[in-house]
Amino acid sequence: MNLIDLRSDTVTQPTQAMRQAMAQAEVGDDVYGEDVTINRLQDIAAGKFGKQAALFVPSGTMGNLVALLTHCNRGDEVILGNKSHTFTYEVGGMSALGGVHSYQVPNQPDGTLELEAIQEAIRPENVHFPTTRLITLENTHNRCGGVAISAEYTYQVGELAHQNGVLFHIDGARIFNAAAALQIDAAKLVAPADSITFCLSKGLCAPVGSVLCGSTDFINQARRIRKQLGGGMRQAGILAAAGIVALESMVDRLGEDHARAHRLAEGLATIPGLRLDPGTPQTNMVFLSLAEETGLTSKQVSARLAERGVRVGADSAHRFRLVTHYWINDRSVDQAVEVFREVINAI
Ligand code: TLP
Repeated sequence: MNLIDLRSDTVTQPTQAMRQAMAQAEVGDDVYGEDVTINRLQDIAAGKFGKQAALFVPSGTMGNLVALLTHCNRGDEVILGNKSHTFTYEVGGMSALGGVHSYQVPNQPDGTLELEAIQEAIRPENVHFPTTRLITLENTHNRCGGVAISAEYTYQVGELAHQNGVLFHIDGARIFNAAAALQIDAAKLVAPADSITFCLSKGLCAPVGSVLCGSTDFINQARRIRKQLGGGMRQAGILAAAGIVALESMVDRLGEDHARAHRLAEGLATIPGLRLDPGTPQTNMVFLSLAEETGLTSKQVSARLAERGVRVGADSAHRFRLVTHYWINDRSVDQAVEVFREVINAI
């Protein structure tokens, strides 16, 4: 069966060009800083984001964790969205492993945090309070619908943070999707941030890895924290080689995934019983729900879809997330819509 996997862009397999680059990669011991392929990936990444330095890490989760533990001391506080990936899906790593306290501000439907709410969350000097050390934003914002957050807003948050002596991190797992949607250079979009994590293994198709970027001092310290977490890798240039192909050849095509997400949304909108989230999609994610009158749950429907070769994310009891990526073409989009129609009609 020809599987159409729309659960996430994390399911992407490496391309042929990546497999070839991996096979031929020149490698060394990266804990000694001697893997030339990793060094090259880090240089390219730092350059793309206009930062001084970069660090290759195994995952987005570790990239965010290393950033938080590098910026913060035990007992410090991080302001972040209540729907952010770091707060929701990173297993509480910042508090479990770093003793870092979180202050959750409600995410607005557009993925932002109200500036007044951030200002209010910044702690004044008082012996009772933790020290506010860091603000983090997520772009694109996953649970808010894969929305792209504007450069203008990002600059406002950066200004607010720095005026208050607070640092600013961006979880940019899909920052290139945001840059593509906003038609802005990625470096400009993240310029106000002290650090940014982005992922190679989502829409960019690399098999493994994320990169943390920031100042040279920050990255030197982050390298120590990565080692402490057991993330110091050896001949991982084999992985970085795929990451280089990802950066050089997969970034400029992300608009195709966004166009296919639109095609998917338009097709699904014609099926009675399905309700698309207002405004969806903004990038490569389509969010939709089952209408109450269907009496169905997303689990039931996704199980039937899977039997027919279409895999989707059941986001909650009645909601789905569908994500387009490199391995989804127009035909798979049309087929997914038809299978959805058959399944809903058959129940
Ligand atoms: N997101 C995954 C799942 O964990 C939910 C997905 O399928 O979307 N930041 C953001 C915004 C993310 O969406 C993710 C992964 C991460 C960080 C963590 O990346 P990994 O999975 O590499 O640790």
